[in-house]
Amino acid sequence: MSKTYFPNIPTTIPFEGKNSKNPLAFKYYDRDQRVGSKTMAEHLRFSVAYWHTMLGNGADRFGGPSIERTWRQASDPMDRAKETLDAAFEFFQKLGIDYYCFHDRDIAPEGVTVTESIRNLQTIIGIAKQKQKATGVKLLWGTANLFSNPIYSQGAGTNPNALVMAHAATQVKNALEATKELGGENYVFWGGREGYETLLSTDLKREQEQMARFFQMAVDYKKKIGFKGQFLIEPKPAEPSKHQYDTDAATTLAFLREFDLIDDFKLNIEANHATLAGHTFEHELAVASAAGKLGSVDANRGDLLLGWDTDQFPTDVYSTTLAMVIILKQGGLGKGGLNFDAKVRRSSIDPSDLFYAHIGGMDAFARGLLIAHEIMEEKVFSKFVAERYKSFDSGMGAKIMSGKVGLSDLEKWAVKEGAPDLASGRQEMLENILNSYIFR
Ligand code: XUL
Ligand code: CO
Repeated sequence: MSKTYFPNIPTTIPFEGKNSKNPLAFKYYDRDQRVGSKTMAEHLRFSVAYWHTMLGNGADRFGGPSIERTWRQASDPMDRAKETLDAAFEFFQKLGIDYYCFHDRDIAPEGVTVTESIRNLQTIIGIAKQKQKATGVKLLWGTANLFSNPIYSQGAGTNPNALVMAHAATQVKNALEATKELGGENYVFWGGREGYETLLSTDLKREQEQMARFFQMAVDYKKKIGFKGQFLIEPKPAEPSKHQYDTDAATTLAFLREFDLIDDFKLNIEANHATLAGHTFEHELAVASAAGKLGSVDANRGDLLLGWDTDQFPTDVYSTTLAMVIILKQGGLGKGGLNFDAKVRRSSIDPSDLFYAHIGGMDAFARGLLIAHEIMEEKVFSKFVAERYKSFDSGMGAKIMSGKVGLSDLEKWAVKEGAPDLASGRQEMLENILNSYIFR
């Protein structure tokens, strides 16, 4: 590499173990360490979010950019995109991360015309393909930015103007082709503007039907071009729209079932979106997983004191442990991964902060994986849970579940047996047990 964008960072971030004091070393993430049947890298499938890490400039609602990157200085947008790609691959390699994710508009600049935008994307994808080949870094997922351009202010697929939908469709078509070209393992739909601001102007039923058509056209095109990746929808309740249609996992699953799209999609669950929806991260993971639809994860965290999408890097080992228990229980994420949809704070202005942020997130999940693996191996909670439901395994409970009895049979049984013996829920004991694994 001729030019370096991270001159103060060694060629690789080493694993030094939990006693290391080196801030530029992993304490828990040892990529080749086996945990059960897979290595840590295979379990965790970490990914860098291109938009935050390469383009994030610290701007917030109260102030403009606070962060200047050496790779964002060129005056020509295509030169800037190429330098950003160079910097990105240097970052991926030094960090030792296997995957990245992008939106069409963050990897390549929008042109003046639709045709120019498409050409820009194709040019950059061509270079990205070479870089992937040279480094072995892979694409976890691609997506289209259907929320930044002002034409999407009243929705993309749900816009009342059919021509706006056509522009969104053009972006999805090209982003899908780009994702296929790069061997992307998934393609994500996040409906940033697919929602409404006021019901006074909104035909909610119609917008949902439009949304379903939009997804169906994407499914058809996926089949047409032979893209083998997994389609994912990323739920979020609000922001930027006041009310987004893919509010949470349960709502999104119901939508997919209603419109007969359920077989073609899984979900990409984001921690901060879960908390914005009034759920915990693990609740959303559990709902998706219970439906066999947990496809991938946007790994970040919010701030309990702030009611918006702060997209911070994950550091909470309780949260990563509970997440990894659910992921291990379903046998892993398959084609999905843990994408750090997270940004450094406005005041974290050095390129090295990007490394600290990712190292912290990767260590938090690696530690969570190790703890979750022990919990699973020792069947700590699964034994308790199995015991808790055992009345449904045999006798009348089994008959209820196999549909052999009805309300009258249950009445007879209840009258005959009288009051049930109740067992303690033991929540505090279970919380202590979880702590004993986390404290080890
Ligand atoms: C927005 C968000 C998006 C999606 C991809 O909150 O999470 O970055 O992950 O469009
Ligand atoms: Co996200």
